[in-house]
Amino acid sequence: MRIELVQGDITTRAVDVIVNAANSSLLGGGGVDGAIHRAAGPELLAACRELRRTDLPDGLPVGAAVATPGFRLPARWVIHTVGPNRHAGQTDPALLASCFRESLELAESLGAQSVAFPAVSAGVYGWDAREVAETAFDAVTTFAASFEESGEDTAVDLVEFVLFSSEMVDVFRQVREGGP
Ligand code: AR6
Repeated sequence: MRIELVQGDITTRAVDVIVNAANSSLLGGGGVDGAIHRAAGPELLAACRELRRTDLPDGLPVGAAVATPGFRLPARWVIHTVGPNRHAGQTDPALLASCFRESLELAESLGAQSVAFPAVSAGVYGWDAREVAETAFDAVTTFAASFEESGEDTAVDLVEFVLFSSEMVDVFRQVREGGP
């Protein structure tokens, strides 16, 4: 499984899945969530409302993931996950790891080959960029290792971290290289 760092706007990525750093309401917001809803078109909000009406009347729990089509995006699917909000006292890294793990498992179940992640919880939700990067790399490598151990092939063979700023790319690069 390849892991690549990309600087830019996740909504432009022509991958099978882009992951959305959503909130529990699934009804949109700012940051990457707002950008994804704008680029996907109103069909995405309608699909999210339908999820709320049916499977998720109380919203999507922190650390969980759910898929919708990508509608007008180049990506086939959007996987929505809810990162922990540090400002609301959600400081358990296991919750953040769960976002990456559950998104990858769902992407795998969809048969997706390529998945793009933003820096979940590193914006409005107030997590330190380095902690997000460490958690993200750890979750992806643990996911890949679990398949290697079982001798099975993953459907997912490319994971991109698509990061808005060059500073965030630098943080992810330092973590990948094990530097200070
Ligand atoms: N492409 C890639 N990364 C982006 C983009 C983009 N188009 N736009 C922003 N980022 P945030 P969170 C980066 O705040 O911290 C929303 O209102 C951004 O620079 O989007 O998980 C939701 O509805 C940052 O590094 O997500 C929730 O209420 C990273 O994406 C809440 O914010 C994540 O920042 C979720 O907060």
